[in-house]
Amino acid sequence: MQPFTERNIVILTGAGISAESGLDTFRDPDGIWAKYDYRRVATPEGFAADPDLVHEFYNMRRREAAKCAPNPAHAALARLQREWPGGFLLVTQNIDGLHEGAGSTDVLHMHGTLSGGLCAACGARFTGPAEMTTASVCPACAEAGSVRPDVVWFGEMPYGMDEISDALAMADLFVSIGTSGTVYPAAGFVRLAKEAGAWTVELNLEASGAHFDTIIEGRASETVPAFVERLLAAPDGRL
Ligand code: BV8
Repeated sequence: MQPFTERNIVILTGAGISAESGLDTFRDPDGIWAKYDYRRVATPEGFAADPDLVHEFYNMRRREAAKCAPNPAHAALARLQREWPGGFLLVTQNIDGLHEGAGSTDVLHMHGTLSGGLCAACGARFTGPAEMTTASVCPACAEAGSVRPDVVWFGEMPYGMDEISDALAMADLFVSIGTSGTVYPAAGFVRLAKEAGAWTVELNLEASGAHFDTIIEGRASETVPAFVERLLAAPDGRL
């Protein structure tokens, strides 16, 4: 994270920023939760009940993600990180690697990553196999059968919450991109940013309904590059 000195920006992205790269969102009509019961594939209870089903769900997500490339929205955020003179933190709810693929660095994956593995026995986090199974072995403790996707499921504490809270408390600008604002604690970030006096902006296909100072509707691959262009030309960050 770049030092938060002045004109600090915090950005939160969700599945909508990856939609035009070809990845399904969660709550659009043909989304992931229309095809899978989140209780069976995105909760610790679901994993305990049927680990093979959950491994196959995430193996399928890895195969899908491997076919996708970053889109202009991901590239625009990487440009903003490079060229913005103030503090900058990119938080994503997404577990794909498209932000990194576009050149973003120090991305805070608050819901974990598809590429990550986590050992339930020793707690090690590591780069996991593309096809993870109940036979996968932990590289740290060599336990077999205790490896799971390093993904934050419902009921689990998201990663980086202290860093995110600190950044929101110092934010001058909070930008939410491609998220329905359904899942907490991410959905509460806009209120924390407002309480810190930040200007809040939503870029989404349609307004999510949460209160933002500026709402820009449209497809991320069009709205995000244009927004970054305006922001870099408007040094005070007010829009
Ligand atoms: C926790 C796994 C507690 C990874 C996911 C109040 C406070 C705290 C918690 C809760 C609370 N109330 C309820 C809860 C519990 C729960 C929750 O929020 N439930 C909701 C459903 C009510 N939250 C939790 O369980 C969280 N954990 O709170 O732990 C705790 C406390 C102490 C100690 C221990 C624990 C954990 C939440 C994380 C769950 N994991 N997924 C994976 O498989 O991917 S959630 C899942 O939803 C994904 O991570 C996803 O990122 C996330 C959010 O979805 P979005 O990204 O917003 O996607 P969505 O489809 O919804 O929206 C896409 C948007 O894009 C749409 O608006 C669409 O219009 C737009 N769009 C589409 N195309 C485009 C576009 N925009 C622009 N351009 C386009 N082309």
